[in-house]
Parts: sequence; structure tokens; C-alpha cells
Amino acid sequence: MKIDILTLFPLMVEAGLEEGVVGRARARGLLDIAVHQLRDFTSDRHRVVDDQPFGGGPGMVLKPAPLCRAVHTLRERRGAPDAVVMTTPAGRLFTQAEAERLAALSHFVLVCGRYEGVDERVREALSAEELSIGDYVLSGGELPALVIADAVSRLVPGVVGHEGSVEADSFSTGLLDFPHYTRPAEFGGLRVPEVLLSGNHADILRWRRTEALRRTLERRPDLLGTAILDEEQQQLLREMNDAHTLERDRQRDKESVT
Ligand code: 9D3
Repeated sequence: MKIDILTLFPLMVEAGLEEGVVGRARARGLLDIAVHQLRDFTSDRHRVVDDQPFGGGPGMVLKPAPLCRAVHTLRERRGAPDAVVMTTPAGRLFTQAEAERLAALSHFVLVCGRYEGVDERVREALSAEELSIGDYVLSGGELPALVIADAVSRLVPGVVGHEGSVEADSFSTGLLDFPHYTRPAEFGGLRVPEVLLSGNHADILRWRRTEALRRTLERRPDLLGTAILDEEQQQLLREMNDAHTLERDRQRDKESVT
């Protein structure tokens, strides 16, 4: 997997790629990730990469020439990429499905957006796509590029060893994780659920499935629309929903007295 990242803050991006699973995979040669300073692809004495927006308004816009020159130069040095991805707040939402799509490529370029945005003609000239990582305002596309590079890298065979579990992720049912515990069995008066200490693996499995379902219903009910549930979980969900509805009605009755 070859990834080229174009940014005005290469140290920030490089720092995020040196540690952990991704850092080790790069050292082992499983990942060829190169970070490039966008300013190196300017052609003026002051290395200017931005300019004021036509039509007026606040902020600056990334000029098209340095970006296009950068991608063309990378094509010669590093080979033609399968995709050019720009991180912008107006992009399609980056999801695990998008990560899987990019992981199926052998080479892509990530362009980190900055300032108010990127000149629209870059998208057309480079057939670039745009991705956002979510609905919150960041200072630029560097952290999003790191998020994308990390999520894609984990899907490259061999990058995640036994300690992580891409398998567990991909076998995952679309529910949130169950709660995790480790030693000690009692911490500040808080005990680990007895079933986890019982050694009964069938009971433990059932408890984990139940808790995963409970948390998902509580925190991310939107996920239940696409989650894969076995018979037992479907029954449990009906029971939890009933209990939830009963509790809500009780609260409503209580309030209606006042
Ligand atoms: C006035 C409209 N703003 C857009 C929501 C302006 C603006 C804010 C922040 C323009 C650029 C930025 C910098 N953000 C990114 O470049 C960015 C981003 C983000 O802020 N959130 C989630 N994903 C991404 S990907 C790139």
C-alpha cells in the first residue's frame, strides 16, 4: 500500500505516523507512506500557496497551481495513483466502508485542505474526491488525513498483528463493543461482573452479547437499523425495548401528576 500525503504541516502528519501499529508497519516496509510539503511545489520566490477568494469574503483559498504541480510531480516520482482524495468539510462522510474501498487500491494521494478551502478547479483537474471525517469544525485536513491513513492501513494484511483484531472488527456485528475489565477484580470498591470470573464461556459470551446490545440501544440506536442480530439478541432487544417503553411511560405518568 502506497500513500502520499500533501500538507503545509508535514511534521504534524509525520508525527502521527511514527508511532504504534502504523509506525511499525512502515518500518517493516508493509506501508509506503510519504509526507510532502505542499510549499515545495510552488514556483515563486515567496512560496505562496494561498490567495484571497474571488467574490470576496473571509479567509484564504489554496491556489490550484501548487497542488496540481505536486500531484503531477508525485506521479513521475512515485507512479500514477489510483485516486486523489482531498480532506474538506464539504466532502462525503468517511466511514469504514470508505476505508475498505481505499484499502483495495494500491496507491492513493491524500491532499490536506487548509484555510477556507481549495480552489474548486483542483477537484476537476485531478479528478479528486472529497472526504470529511464528521460534523465538527477542525483547523485543517491534517488530522482527517491521519484518520484516513490509519483506518486504511489497519486493513492492509499484516499491519495489525494478533494483539489488535481486524478479524474481530470485520466479524463484528455492527454493534458497539461490550464493556472490558482487567485485574484487579475489585478496584476502589467497584467489582468486575461475577460472570466474567466464572470461567463459564457460554455464560460469558451471552453476557457480552447482551451488554453490547444494551449499550448500542442506549448510546447508538441508529446502529440497530443495520446490525446483524442472532435470534437470542432479537428477543433480548424486544425485551429491552419493552422495559425501556415501560420506564418511559412510568416517568410520563409521574410527571403528569405535577
Ligand atoms: C464557514 C464554513 N466552514 C466550513 C464548515 C469553513 C471551514 C472550517 C474548517 C473551512 C475549513 C476548515 C478546516 N477543516 C478541514 O479542512 C477539514 C475537516 C473538518 O473541519 N471537519 C471534519 N472533517 C474535515 S476534513 C477537512
